[in-house]
Amino acid sequence: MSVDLVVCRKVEIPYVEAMDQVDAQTLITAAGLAVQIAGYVYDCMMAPEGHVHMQDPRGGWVCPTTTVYLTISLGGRPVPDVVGMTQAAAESAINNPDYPCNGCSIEVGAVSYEHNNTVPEGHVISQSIAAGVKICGIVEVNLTVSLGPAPANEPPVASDLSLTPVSPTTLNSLSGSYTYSDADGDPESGTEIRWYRSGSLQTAYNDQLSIPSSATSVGQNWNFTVEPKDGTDFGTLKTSPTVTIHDVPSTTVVVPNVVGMSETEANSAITSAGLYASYSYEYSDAVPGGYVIGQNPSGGTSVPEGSDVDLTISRGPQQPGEDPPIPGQPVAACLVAHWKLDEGFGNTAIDSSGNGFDITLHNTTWEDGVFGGAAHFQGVGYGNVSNINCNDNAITVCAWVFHDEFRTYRIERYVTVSEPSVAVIRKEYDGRLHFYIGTDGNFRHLLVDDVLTEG
Ligand SMILES: [Ca+2]
Repeated sequence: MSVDLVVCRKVEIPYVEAMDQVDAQTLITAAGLAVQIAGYVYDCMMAPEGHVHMQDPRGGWVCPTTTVYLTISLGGRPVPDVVGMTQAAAESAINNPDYPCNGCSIEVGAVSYEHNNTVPEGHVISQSIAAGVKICGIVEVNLTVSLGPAPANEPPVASDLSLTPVSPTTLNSLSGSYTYSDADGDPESGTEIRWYRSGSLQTAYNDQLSIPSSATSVGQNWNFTVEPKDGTDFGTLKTSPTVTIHDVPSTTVVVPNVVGMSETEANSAITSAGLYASYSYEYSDAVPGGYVIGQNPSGGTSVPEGSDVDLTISRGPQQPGEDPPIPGQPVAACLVAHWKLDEGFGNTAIDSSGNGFDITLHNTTWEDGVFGGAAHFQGVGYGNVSNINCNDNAITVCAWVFHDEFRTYRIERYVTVSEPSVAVIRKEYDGRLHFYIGTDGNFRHLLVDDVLTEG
């Protein structure tokens, strides 16, 4: 049997928590005790970086050979570098439970998606807080994840070019129309329209869809070309039928009185009389929207066959908030445009803001809406209007949409508001509804918070 008998003069362990690491080690050593670093911990509450987070033992009287173990604070936890990781790997790296932190938490914030030609689909393109930044408190790191390379652009197609009247006289303005379509749903932007008079380019009418009667004379041949553009590529140039300007016939007809008729009835009556109708729109408290307020020439007048009859159509009563802009005041300070799509007939969607940004609708049909009519765009319809200034710093887009079916990454409904500026609503790969505003050839976009569900 052997017995070890240890006799020592005990010393008191100094309390060094929150003290600078070097000062703590010096103090413990000076007390005649041994010191070892037991580890490191992220700590935003107990001790600053490089200071003692915890000591063991924390006090008492011990023999000088005793070791005091120190855990040292690393300060806040650094944000991990997740660029290039898959989204799942990035999320687990950010939420990593292997790196507990006293008083700090790094979480995954919003995840957005965009096309990228170099970062593979599903991998992180960028993170909102740089790797290595030390975090105290709770912060969210937003991630941008690649959708892979942008799909190759399909050029748009112009079709159904028409020029009316087909047999005009010098009394008629010429009116061109065409249908724009794009296989991958890009809105029309940058289309070039060119008019030719007997084969000679008439640059004064570039990108317009009508020629005033004052510009034509007997014997001229007129046509126009459309080179459609989707903001990126031009499609094939198409040429309209050609019309020949005839002399005013000696036969005269009597203009029918169409005041009070609907736009459709009035057009039918005027066409039946061998005349052509043209339209303008204004507010009226007395005449319901869509009905004729006035005409020129008036009913009963004898005019050459084939003359134009100018019709003024009611927009209905002006609603509160539809005040026309004050001359000299910027339009952007108030409502810019409001398309109710309530008309239920024709191909003009009236801008009830009073600013006159009426839309010509293409490939749409009318249905009953919640209030009045509703335009059915059917995945291919669109409208356009020029001259809205979209260079302001803030734009709010609000739309009431009932969707039949959302197809992945396809424009569902859109309105061109001013070339090259466009507003687009579409469902993106992330399942969210996006509102795009294009200005100066660049897209900006907003998105709804919730993923859409069908049905
Ligand atoms: Ca396209």
